[in-house]
Amino acid sequence: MSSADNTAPVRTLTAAAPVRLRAIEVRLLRLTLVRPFETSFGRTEVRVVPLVRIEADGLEGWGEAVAFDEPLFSAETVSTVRHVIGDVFAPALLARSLASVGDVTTTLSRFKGHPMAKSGLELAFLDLAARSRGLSLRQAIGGTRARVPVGVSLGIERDLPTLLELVRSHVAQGYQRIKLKIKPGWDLEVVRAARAAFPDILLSVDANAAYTLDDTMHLQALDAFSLLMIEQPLAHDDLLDHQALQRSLRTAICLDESITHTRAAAHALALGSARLINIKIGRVGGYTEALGIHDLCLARDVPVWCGGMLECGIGRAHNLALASLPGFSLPGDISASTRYYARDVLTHPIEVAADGTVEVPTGVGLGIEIDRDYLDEITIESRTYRA
Ligand code: OSB
Ligand code: MG
Repeated sequence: MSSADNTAPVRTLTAAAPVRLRAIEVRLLRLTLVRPFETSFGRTEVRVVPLVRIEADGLEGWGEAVAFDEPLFSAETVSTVRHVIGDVFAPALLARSLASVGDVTTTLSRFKGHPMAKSGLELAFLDLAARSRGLSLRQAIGGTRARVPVGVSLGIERDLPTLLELVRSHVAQGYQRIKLKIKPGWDLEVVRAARAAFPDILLSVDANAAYTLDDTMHLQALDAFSLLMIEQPLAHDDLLDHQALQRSLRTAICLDESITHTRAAAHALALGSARLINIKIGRVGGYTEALGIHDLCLARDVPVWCGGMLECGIGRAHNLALASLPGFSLPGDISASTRYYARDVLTHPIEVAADGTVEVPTGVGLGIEIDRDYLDEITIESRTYRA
């Protein structure tokens, strides 16, 4: 990347006029994955997906809160999202005049934690603000790419042949990077076999915090396979052990769980705990922090990529906008809708082209139309909070 690219993009995160929210809806969808997804922390087959919809002066905005049923990736759950938005965040936001995404961030900043719940609201606000100005999400945040490179994250499978067949089919579909979930007992042998079968692909692994520093020698064996990165090998809230591990590995460490806000990213880079960072808007509490981490990494020439949380089309559209920013130089975990769900909540599912890229939506706001009938069909709960 040339240093000429290292300027923060132009952004319009304000609405056309200050907004008084009339209603905040938290809606739970029930979606079944086309294939169960297993990581070192557990297996997911059916997802309850919390959506956030906000309403003001004839405008609306949609966001997704990426929490799961159980606190296995991080502390939040679908229930904590629903509770904290309904009982705390909605009353705080409904009472105020909000000009920009930053006003949502500031209003909620005195409340500790709950980044996924906060993020659901920030996503919805940016969608509404962008719609009020006739901009796409990408235009609003200053994204520069029309298409983004994407990879796929493949879960732990029953056996090696099954996994290798999945790698083959996703490489054939054009995915530019294959990420394998690993855990003790499903790691070296799996990576060795995948690398032997596909010598030239961009390959990475994600441990979701399954190891400790005592496994250093074991993890050093991964250096033999030319991996693009090892994602979050150690504890979910750690920076110091990752610093020690990164010093003893040739392969780049990428942090996911540990990077919960811009300060954590700055600390990780200062310590040398990672050479790459994955940005998930939900994990970091919304656009303000996601853009902050992007800008920090861009200024320091640290590559970032957009992580995924098995989102439905609404979260996926936000991820595409984020990934259009100049710092996102590595393929993101933004796969085709059909890799996750047989039917998505959008009228036009997100597709991956043969060259392994996805088009960033160009319509106003989210940029893709929501399939309201289908959304209603799979809604299992809806609560609306009013001013
Ligand atoms: O760690 O990146 C992760 C899915 C659920 C929880 C955590 C992670 C993941 C993935 C899948 O790797 C990413 C995606 O394709 O949405
Ligand atoms: Mg991860």
